[in-house]
Amino acid sequence: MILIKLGGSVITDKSQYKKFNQDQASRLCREIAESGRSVMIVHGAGSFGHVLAKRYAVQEGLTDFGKVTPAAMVHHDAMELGMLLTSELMKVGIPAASVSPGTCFVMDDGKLIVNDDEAIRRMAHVGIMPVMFGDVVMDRKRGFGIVSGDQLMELMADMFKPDRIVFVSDIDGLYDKNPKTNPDARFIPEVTSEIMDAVDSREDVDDVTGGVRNKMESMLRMCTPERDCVLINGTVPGRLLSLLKGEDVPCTIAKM
Ligand code: IP8
Repeated sequence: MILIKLGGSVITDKSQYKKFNQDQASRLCREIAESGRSVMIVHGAGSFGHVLAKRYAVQEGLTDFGKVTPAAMVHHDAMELGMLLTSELMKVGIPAASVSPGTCFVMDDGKLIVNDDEAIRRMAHVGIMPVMFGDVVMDRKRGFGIVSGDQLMELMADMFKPDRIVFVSDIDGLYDKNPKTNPDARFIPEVTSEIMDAVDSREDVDDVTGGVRNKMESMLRMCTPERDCVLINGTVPGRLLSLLKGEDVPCTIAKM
């Protein structure tokens, strides 16, 4: 099984509040279906999550009661994106159910607590793909917080032991600087913990969950001697399909 994260940057337009990129999302779902591979999907929140979360600092928790409504709105919007994506999966013949982490898990001081995963396991067992996403989750100490799609990838990797892990983003892979603002940015085809230390960690994206560096660190945590994690550009038509078919494509591979 291959575990795939469809990043918010590919299924939404991150510059516009709640703008679903339906063409791209539907193409990526078609590529997944056409590959014939057994997959599980997690997705990011893109402009359905980060715009309001950043404006109201929802990730900092319940620091004042003015944040209650924004937290509810971010959760609502993330659920809406979940439904939009599972609709696209259904259209290509993949039975999928959007599962909101905020309504089945809690956090304890920022750490995700999973007391009951039976529904998710049973869905997978009968052939319904449980699709989780970055969401607002209640926190025992902080009131609430945000769980990122990357944290959920780690949870799914623990639960379902995929053979390969793929992060689908809007860049070809990791660069030593942000390639969108630095034309001299150098591409890094293979990353290890040592290489990560040399990467410029400053982010200029509207991302409350930390951007590319956090993603790479979470990818490195998911690597095992038998399993690597790959970051690819899903805005290039056919690239995800080629990767799923086992072909060589431009990407960054995280290795232990
Ligand atoms: O897009 C963030 O998840 P991510 C979730 O995977 C929210 O970083 C609600 C902002």
